[in-house]
Amino acid sequence: MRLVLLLSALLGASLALETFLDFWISPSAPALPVDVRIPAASVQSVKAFLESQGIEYSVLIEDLQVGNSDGHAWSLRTLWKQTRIPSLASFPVWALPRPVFQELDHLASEHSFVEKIQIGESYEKRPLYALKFSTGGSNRPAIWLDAGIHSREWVTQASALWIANQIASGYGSDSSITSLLDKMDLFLLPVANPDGFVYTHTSNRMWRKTRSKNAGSVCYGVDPNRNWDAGFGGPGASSWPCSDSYHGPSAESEVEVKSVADFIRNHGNFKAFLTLHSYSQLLMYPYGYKCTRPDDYAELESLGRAAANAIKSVYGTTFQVGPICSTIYQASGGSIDWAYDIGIKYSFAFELRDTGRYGFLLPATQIVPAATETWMGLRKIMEHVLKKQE
Ligand code: INF
Ligand code: ZN
Repeated sequence: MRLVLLLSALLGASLALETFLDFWISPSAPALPVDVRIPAASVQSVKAFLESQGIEYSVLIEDLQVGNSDGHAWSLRTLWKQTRIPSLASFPVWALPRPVFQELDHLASEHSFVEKIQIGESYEKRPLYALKFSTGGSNRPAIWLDAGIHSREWVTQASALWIANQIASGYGSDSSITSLLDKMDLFLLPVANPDGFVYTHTSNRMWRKTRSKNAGSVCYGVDPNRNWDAGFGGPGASSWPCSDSYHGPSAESEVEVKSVADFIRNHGNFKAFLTLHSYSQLLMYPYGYKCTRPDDYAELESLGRAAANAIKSVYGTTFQVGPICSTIYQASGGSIDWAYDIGIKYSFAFELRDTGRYGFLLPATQIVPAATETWMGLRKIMEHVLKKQE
């Protein structure tokens, strides 16, 4: 039995018991709400502590039940029902993420301009499969999109697959997708952290990091969104291997990060780097490792707002736009900071639905709506990037 409390104030060092408090949205500026998962046995003592400190709190999810209960831990089987992607009606959970990869094969077999490529393999030797959308040319200017770098953010892997379907089926009929793919290539990595993804299905639904062994520690995993060579090891990352924001022993120590960084460097012609996270409904651009504005602040801010408006036009979902540091908190070693600093101007991180009611456990019925609205925002960015190429 788990309880997720929405604490209306910074818990601070006095409760820096990261050992058992799983911060879903970790403490940042005082008076910003944080979401934290509390083990059942500790609920009363945490409530007593908060009340003694005059800290307001509200209970978001009484009973997390991260087992296979309805509405919370939907499996990919539910995903396919919701997204009506036929090819995975039934499969054993333990086989994950193979069913996802079969979907990639399905798309590649159905569309001549879609190819499944392997850009590396994970710590536990699972393939890092990406889809390459290319209608011709060689080494055309390209757009990168990844999802699931934080494995518990299940709406992102699901949305990436749904978006892959949209792009594949839209070429030739959707003018925006057609004009994009006639001039640019698109690479989509739907499961950037396969080891963590499997672990969320088999062992711990709330796992965020990679599954690498940390020397000298009983704790596994590095936060792959702190492991990039951008302000590495700076503020907003932890040096404690048991922390969910542990930056790792060195930049790109995680093979899942190094594989993507090497691919992007070797390709050499990426114009946009887009990454999907959940939750909070934010559309962010650099920087996270420092709180000064990027050189392209004005353009990224106005493009971000245009994308957020496109998202809102679908179901009214509001996304907040801004630089990582002032929009959420300082975080060093993040992927979009690295991309921006190597010259990929259009680098954005999306935080998908919701704002805390369900958090990472978004009900399966919200997969397609979340993917649909996100796609409208991505499209807006991609149209702008294309225009800047012409
Ligand atoms: N995002 C936060 C993180 O701690 C904020 C963030 C997003 C930092 C993008 C840097 C870049 O990584 C999530 N969201 O974890 O799931
Ligand atoms: Zn994340």
